[in-house]
Amino acid sequence: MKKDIVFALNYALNKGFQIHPNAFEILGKIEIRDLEKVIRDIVREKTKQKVFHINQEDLEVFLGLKEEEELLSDHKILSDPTQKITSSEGVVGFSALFSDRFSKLKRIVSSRPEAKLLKSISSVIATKSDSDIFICGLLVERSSERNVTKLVIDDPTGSLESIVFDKDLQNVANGLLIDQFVMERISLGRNGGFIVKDIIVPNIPDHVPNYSKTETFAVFLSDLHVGSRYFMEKELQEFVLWLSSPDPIARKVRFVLVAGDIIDGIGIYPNQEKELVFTNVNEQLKKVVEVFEKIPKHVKVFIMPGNHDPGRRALPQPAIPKKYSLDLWNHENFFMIGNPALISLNGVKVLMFHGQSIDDIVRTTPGLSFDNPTKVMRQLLQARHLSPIYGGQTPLAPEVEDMMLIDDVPDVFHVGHVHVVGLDLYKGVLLINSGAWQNQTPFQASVGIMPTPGIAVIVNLKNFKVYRKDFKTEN
Ligand code: D5M
Ligand code: FE
Ligand code: ZN
Repeated sequence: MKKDIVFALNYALNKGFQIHPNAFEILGKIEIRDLEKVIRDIVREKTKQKVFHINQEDLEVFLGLKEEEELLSDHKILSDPTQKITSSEGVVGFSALFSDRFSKLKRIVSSRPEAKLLKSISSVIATKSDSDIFICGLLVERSSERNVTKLVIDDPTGSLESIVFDKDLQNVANGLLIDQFVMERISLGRNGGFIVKDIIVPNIPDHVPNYSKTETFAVFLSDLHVGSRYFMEKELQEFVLWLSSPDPIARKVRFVLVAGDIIDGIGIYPNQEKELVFTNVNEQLKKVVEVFEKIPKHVKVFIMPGNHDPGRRALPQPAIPKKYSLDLWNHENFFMIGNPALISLNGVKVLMFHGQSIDDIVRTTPGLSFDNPTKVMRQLLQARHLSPIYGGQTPLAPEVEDMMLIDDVPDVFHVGHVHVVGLDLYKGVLLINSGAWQNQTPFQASVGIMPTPGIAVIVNLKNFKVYRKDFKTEN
């Protein structure tokens, strides 16, 4: 055997690997340049998988000799607010928004048997019937005092205060998001008040997901915060390099989805300048282009804005405007999308949302926290709305149509913003919070946010098998 082959194989043997005889055969037959590097790559990948033998197939895959199935990489942007934003102003605009929210969600619950029994709030108040009644509306107020929980809900005809006595039902009530759509079964109490007997949320039905026909992989990222001192440039560069590597998974990646906070921006929080490497949005975006243009052309990259990116702050957000980065817009394999957006990847429907509303939701809903983002994502699916709370820190635009509503049930729900990787499955929907590529900032430390940055979440769209690839500990 040639000396360089022996030398390369010794590297693997010294690392405790066994080499299958069929691997020797293929090495004898072909001329291999960079054999040493290939063996090192295989050793590194298989060590991570804790598999300590190398066979012919490993060599074929890493050398690119194996005939691979043709991978589909079709995409469709099913819904994107960018072109739909009208931004009507003032109270008239908001009343249109909430009336659209109410009527669309009422339509979503209309297939339930109880829906036939629904009465308007004004008629319920007027008739004071003795039997159980169903009403629906947006939850405008929740308070707890001396073992009772009070809920106030509004429909277009009026406002109704109701009381929850039952302990289990109080837990349900406490899990509701302010301004979300809710149905209640109520009855008239002895003192003339309404007592809540049951609480019904729109929710999603058990879902059978759409899968890709081929083993195409998608990578889920968010919160790069390019321009911040804490942006993990080295790790993100490593990730981009990995996409062109002979790693068997990397070779099957056709989509990269970035769910907002691409750059750190400027003037987003007090004294931010001190934490910036680039104090100019254009320079920050230039850096994004510099890193992302090394992504191979056969990978489609979807870029969504977050609260740190330029453009409108209020939800729904249009795509990062062209004037800030023509370069991003002009790349043939980059797709600039608004927030939220619904896209189809080989038929798999992915709902993407940066996740701004999580701040207000965590603050006003007992039992939710930043370090468990998928629990919040479940509540959003149950409420069939991405950003119910009005009047908190998350600005909502007075659009005529409520584009934050979850109309179509997605196969994958992808959110960012909290900088913590979270994975879960809810009624057949894969929930992904894609973490961050920014180390903990002093601000996050001061409010106790412990990010899990530098992890790429990778999904096989054929079977929803999920991989987490940690670029922080590897390098
Ligand atoms: O948000 C990163 C994380 O920091 C996310 O979990 C929200 C949290 N955050 C952001 N701003 C605030 C304020 N003002 N109070 C409490 N928590 C906050 P990012 O969008 O990347 O800045
Ligand atoms: Fe962020
Ligand atoms: Zn954010």
